[in-house]
Amino acid sequence: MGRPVLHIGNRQLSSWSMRPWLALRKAGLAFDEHMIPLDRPDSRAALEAASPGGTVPVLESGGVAIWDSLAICEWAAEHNPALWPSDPGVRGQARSVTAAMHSGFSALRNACPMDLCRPPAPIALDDAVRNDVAAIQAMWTAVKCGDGPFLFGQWSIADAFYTPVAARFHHFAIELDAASQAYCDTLLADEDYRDWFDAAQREDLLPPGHSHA
Ligand SMILES: N[C@@H](CCC(=O)N[C@@H](CS)C(=O)NCC(=O)O)C(=O)O
Repeated sequence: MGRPVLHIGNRQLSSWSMRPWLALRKAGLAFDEHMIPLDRPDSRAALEAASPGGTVPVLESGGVAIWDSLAICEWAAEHNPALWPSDPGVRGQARSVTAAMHSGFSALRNACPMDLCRPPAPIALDDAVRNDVAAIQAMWTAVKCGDGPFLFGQWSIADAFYTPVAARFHHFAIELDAASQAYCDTLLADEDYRDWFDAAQREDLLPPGHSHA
């Protein structure tokens, strides 16, 4: 059986792709990567060909396709359970905050799309976005625990889901409380994230006319 293949979108833009890529890296699982550039005339056909859901990320392994970021992270955790906290209660909390990101915070996501090449600069934030930013910080404060700088001490899938959030906060110069800023700094200094970020700077995939949001 060949190595799993993770199909991803542009590193610069695809926050959903970053999450399982980080999880596979942290799990120490060998995988090949295939990029489907987004926002191009041929992107839709390439996405439909690779992914039953028509989206990236999608993981092909053992003859099946898994096409959702959280599902791929769970697949990685089945191979390496250390991707979730070992304590069942803490693990439940980690899954809760992960699910909150997977299904929520749409005001922040819409107003501040991830763009790793955007020079950091603030924009006017409406109340809905401010509420999301406040809710995320309150949630982090409520759950932060363990020995180590990540949300649950050691790196977990929850951190994979909040690394793109930290990138949005950074690139839109959103002010945070001190503990939240320290957590974001940890995520953005992580060596696997730096590999992703550096590769994003070398990409030249955007269609003509794209402007940094
Ligand atoms: N819920 C999905 C969302 C995936 C998603 O929306 N991916 C975007 C790229 S970041 C996509 O493929 N969009 C299709 C398009 O741009 O046409 C997941 O968690 O994987």
